[in-house]
Amino acid sequence: MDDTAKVEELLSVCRGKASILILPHNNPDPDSLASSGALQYLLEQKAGISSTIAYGGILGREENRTFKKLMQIKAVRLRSTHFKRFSSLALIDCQPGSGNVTLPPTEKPLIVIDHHSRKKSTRGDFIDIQPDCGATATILVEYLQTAEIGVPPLLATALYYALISETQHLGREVTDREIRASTFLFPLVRHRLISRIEHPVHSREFFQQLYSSLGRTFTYKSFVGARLGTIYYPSFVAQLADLLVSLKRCTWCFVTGRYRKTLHLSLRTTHTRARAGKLLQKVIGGRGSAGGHDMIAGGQIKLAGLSAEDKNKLEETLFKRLFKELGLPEDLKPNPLVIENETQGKIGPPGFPGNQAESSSIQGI
Ligand SMILES: [Mn+2]
Repeated sequence: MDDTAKVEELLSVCRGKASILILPHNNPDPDSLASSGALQYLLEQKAGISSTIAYGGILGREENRTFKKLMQIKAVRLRSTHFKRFSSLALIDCQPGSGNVTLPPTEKPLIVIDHHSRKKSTRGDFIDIQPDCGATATILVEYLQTAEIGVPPLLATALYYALISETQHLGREVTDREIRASTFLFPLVRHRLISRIEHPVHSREFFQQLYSSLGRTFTYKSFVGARLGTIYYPSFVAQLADLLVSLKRCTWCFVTGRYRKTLHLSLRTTHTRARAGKLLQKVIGGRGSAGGHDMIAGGQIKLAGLSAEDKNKLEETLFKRLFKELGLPEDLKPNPLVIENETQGKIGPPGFPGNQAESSSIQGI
């Protein structure tokens, strides 16, 4: 189907609907939020249909909170009453069975637009799933171009940020289509806002989380792993995994963390054709859900009803299964990433903050 026919079909399945509920995935990232905003704009401009964007979970990462605020994306927290008020649903950057979207099992969406691999159970009146695409935002930019409607500067900025954040500035999991979409948006983008999103103000809590997380990180040859225990927002596992995979000589990185009653998992690799998404699905098995691409993958497992011991066992099993898949010994001897030293917890000797004691044990400094 060519692009014009596709956009026509999208609009035709929406005609006659009073309003539509747009669902980005839970704990939404810029790709799912900007794509939701683009669909909202397209439906309003071309079909006169109003819609509401609602997300489950929370916006934790400061970049994403700043993004939502500066881009003025009107997304509200999802409530169960939304499903009573709206009979038509659009799932964006996720699918009914993908495990990262809150959807009553009886609901069949009207629209599904995603760039993760297609779930067998995915149903809908209009389905556009393109796993070869680097971002859902790319698909939406192409719709807007096809529909020949002007893109307002804030929406262009949001979509552009979605493209660069999803692909690490057009470097990871990127195709020619992301390059073309970002080139189209570039002259419309308000670049100062992009800079503000990329350099957000962080809370003290964030640094505490980072500090304790690095203390829980281990390495074995080119593998880096971390079991973070309780985290203060779910997407922190992905954020930390992106940081840790940048460790020199690291080729694989796996991070787990618990938020409320869910275990969140994030897998990263430097291998460009590793099918990390499939690997994580295999490691999780029937315990939960996972999705991803070649170099990045994420997943969730429900922890409700498990004892503290069961939760620990589960995480141990996941790590061991991953080690096996990667050809590492299951009982490998991990090395800590960072080494504690005797100045730990102290600012230094009396005097100016940061003064080091003569007997500092930090080697080589
Ligand atoms: Mn995405």
